[in-house]
Amino acid sequence: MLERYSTAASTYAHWIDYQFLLIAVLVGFWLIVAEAVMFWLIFKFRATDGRPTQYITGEEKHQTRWITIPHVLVILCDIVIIVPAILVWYNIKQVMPPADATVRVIGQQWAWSFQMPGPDGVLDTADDIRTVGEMHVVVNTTYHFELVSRDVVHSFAIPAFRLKQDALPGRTISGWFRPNRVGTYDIQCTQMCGLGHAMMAGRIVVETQQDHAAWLLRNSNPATAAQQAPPASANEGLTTMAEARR
Ligand SMILES: [Cu+2]
Repeated sequence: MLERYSTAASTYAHWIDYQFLLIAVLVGFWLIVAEAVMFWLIFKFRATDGRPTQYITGEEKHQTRWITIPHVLVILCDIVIIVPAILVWYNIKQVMPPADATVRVIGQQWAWSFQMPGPDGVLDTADDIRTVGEMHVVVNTTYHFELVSRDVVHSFAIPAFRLKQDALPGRTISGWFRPNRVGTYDIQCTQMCGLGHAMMAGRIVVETQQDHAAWLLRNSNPATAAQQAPPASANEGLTTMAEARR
């Protein structure tokens, strides 16, 4: 249902959408009930000539029921929300399905850069492809990503995948996604990371195996790739933005 308003392009996007829908429906129901009861009470017990104000302590049983019954019902609704929320969290953030490929995502003030495996399909080898602001992946392929930050806290977000993960300096954070729809989607930084935060946009191109092979061919340079030594670690292997744009 939410797909009508925001494209869903990963296998777990609909899990997040259902969770949001569940919360919206349950919270929305109680919002309407609470507002309706409040306005009903306001009109029913409005000031009337000759009717004295009642002094209600709220201690009698028929009065406390107004609190306890909705209270129990709201707690039941909380359980209905929390149980699937934990399952969704577990399946997206705690479990990593086997990867078909691994990519590295680097956040820095103020751009995303990417290190993707070259034709050999293996990361941290001489034929890796490095880009700034644009990532290329194959549809229906499970990717692990290694997320690092060069400076401050950033947050790597692909709204169409319903993916969001903070990038912390000094740490490599792993995650996964499996795009299931060909297209070009926004990449954002969703953590205020300095003056240029708003410029920190990128895009991810989800393409077929054939299109990806053609892209690899266009962007691979066997002559220079052969000269590059494999980087020893994530941070040492990073190119500068200027290098990557060449
Ligand atoms: Cu940022």
